[in-house]
Amino acid sequence: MKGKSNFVLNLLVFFLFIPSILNAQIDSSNTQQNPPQEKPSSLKQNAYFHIRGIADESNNGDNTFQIKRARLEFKGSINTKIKYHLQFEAMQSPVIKDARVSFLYIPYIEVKLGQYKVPFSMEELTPAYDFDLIENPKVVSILAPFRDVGFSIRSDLRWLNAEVGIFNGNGEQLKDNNKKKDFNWRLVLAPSKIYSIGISCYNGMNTITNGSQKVDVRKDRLGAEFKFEIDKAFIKSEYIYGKDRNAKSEGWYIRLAYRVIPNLQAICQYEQWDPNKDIADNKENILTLGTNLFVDGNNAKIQLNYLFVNEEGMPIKNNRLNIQLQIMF
Ligand SMILES: [Ca+2]
Ligand SMILES: [Ca+2]
Repeated sequence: MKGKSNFVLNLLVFFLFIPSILNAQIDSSNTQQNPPQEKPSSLKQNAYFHIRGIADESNNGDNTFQIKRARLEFKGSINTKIKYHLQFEAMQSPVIKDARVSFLYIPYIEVKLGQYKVPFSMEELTPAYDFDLIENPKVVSILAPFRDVGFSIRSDLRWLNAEVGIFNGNGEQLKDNNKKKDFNWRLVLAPSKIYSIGISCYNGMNTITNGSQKVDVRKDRLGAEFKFEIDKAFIKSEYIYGKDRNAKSEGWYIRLAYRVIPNLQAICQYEQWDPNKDIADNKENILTLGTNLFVDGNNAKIQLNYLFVNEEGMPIKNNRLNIQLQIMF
C-alpha cells in the first residue's frame, strides 16, 4: 500500500507541476510587458445557525430541540495572490473551525496553510450550510478525517482537481503528539459538467496511551466518490474504507435528489455501515427520506428527514425524525 501511495504521489506531483511550469514560462514573458494589477482586498462575511428538533424512538435516544451550529465566517483576499478563510463556531465559547490562508503565486496551483477540512470525501468537504441531509452518512461522520492543521497543494484544472496534503493528524486546534505527519491526497476527474468521479487516500499514525505506554497505531482511509447532476436531479455516492490498528471498517451511501418544484427538493438515501469487517451480522442499513424546503434559498431553509435504521442482527427500535431550520445572513 505504501509503495502504491508513493507512486501515486509522484504521479500527482508530476501532474501538478507540469501546467505550472508551462504557464510560468508564458507568464514570465507577459509580466515584463504588463505587470499584474493588484486588486483591492475583499471581505465576504456571513453567519448561519441551525435550530434542530430530534425525535428518536429508541429508549435512550434524543427527544429534544437544540441549537446545532452557530457559525461566523469571514472569507476574502488580501490581494490577487493571497486568500483567507476564517470561521468560528460560537455555540458556547468561540472555537476556531477554519483558519486558512491560500497562496496563488503559481498559475493553477493553490498552496493552502492552516486549519481546514482535510481534502477527503465530497460529503466531508461540503460546507454545513449546503448539506443535502441533516446528518452526514454514518461512514462519513465516523471515517472521514475532518478538520486538521497542516498544509496542502491544490490544482484545479477544467477536468481535474488534485490536492495533496500533510497534517498533524490530531484534528482541530490540536498540536501534534508524535513526530509523524499524516499524508493525504484526493483526485477528482470531471470529464463532463454533469458527472465527476474521485478517489481519496489518507495514511496516518495515531499515538494513543495504553496504560503508562504510548503506542503508535496506523490510521488509514481509502475513499471513492461519484456524482451525477443534471438540471433538477442528482445522484451522489461514496465508499470509504478505514483501518485503525488492525480493525477494518467500511461503508457506503447512495443519494438521489429531485427538485419537485423550484423551492422543494425530495431526497432519498440508502447507506450501509460496517463497524468491523471481521464480525458477521453487525452491519447497519439506513434508509433516509427527506425534503428540503428552500423558503429563501440557503438563507432560510427547512429540512425534514426520517431515518429507518435497520440492524443486521437483533433489531432495535431506533428510527428517528430530524427537522432543522437554517438561517443564514
Ligand atoms: Ca502526527
Ligand atoms: Ca432499528
